[in-house]
Amino acid sequence: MELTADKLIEAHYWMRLTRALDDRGTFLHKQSKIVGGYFSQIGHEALSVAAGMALGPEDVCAPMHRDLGTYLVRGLTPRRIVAQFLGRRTGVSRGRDANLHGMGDLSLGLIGFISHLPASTPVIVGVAHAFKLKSEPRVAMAFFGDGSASQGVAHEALNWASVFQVPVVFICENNQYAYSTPLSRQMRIEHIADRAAGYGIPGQIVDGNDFEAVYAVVHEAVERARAGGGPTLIEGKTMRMRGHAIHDNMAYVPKELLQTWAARDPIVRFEATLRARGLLDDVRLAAVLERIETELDEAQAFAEASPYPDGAEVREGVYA
Ligand SMILES: Cc1ncc(C[n+]2csc(CCOP(=O)(O)OP(=O)(O)O)c2C)c(N)n1
Repeated sequence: MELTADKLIEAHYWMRLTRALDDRGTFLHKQSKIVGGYFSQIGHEALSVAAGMALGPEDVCAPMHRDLGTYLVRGLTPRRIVAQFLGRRTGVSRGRDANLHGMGDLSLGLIGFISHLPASTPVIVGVAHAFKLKSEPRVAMAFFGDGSASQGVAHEALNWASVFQVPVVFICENNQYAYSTPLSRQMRIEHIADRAAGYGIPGQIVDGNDFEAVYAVVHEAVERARAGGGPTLIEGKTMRMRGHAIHDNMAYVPKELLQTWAARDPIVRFEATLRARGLLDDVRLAAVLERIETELDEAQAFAEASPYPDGAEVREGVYA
């Protein structure tokens, strides 16, 4: 489906906001305001934003640690996310974590990220199965990485989804590395999407750094699932442009490989497209960036003024 000019301009805002928020997190970590790890998603903006935009308001998804764009598109505000990073009571997990782990909000159709990878995948298949049993025209979306694809639960989730033809879209973000493990030590096939044939479901490979290509493929899969056509496995080829987490200088990644992917930067490419279509120029870009910086300054001020959680609250919302 072709996106309107307004939707393309909106997508550009989300992608720029995602990167700026990610940069803000890195900065806050360097200032020792974020305690513990910090996961950068730079390079994943087209995948996470396009996948999020392809969903409808009643749909449900389970983003992971490099899907900041999806959380934003679904409606988690920068205020709540920065407060989450800073471990404040106003954060998404109400200060129980200073990271993306556990970051979810069912009212926005966001399943909290489960640290054990990819445990959210069978959960989202269960969500999709519930939609099917209730005959609700809703779709569920799972995200998982190339490393996560090697885990047993990924297979179980894909197989169950296929056998029961539940309305789910699997987005495999193939960013070439899982920690320091390259693809070649993870699998003996070139494309993860080739596994779809083994489940009897459609498998599609897409350039994960091309916003419009991702949107087209994901939108088609979402609407097929909604129409009763069952699951799709989409593999978005991309690159993790930073270390696994902030402590990791990724010395194991060849410099030439990084340079190759830097030349395919999803935002730079999308902006070139928008400029060619007359939808972006220097003045408009400066205005977008200024709006985003103001929003992030305000979000940071809100988060820094927020209290840490009270110890007495620690058992609230915890089920045993
Ligand atoms: C079951 C499990 N084993 C190990 C880990 C530790 N771990 C966290 S992220 C990660 C790498 C995951 O790689 P991938 O799925 O490709 O996602 P990426 O981080 O590259 O985006 C690992 C091993 C985990 N979270 N869960």
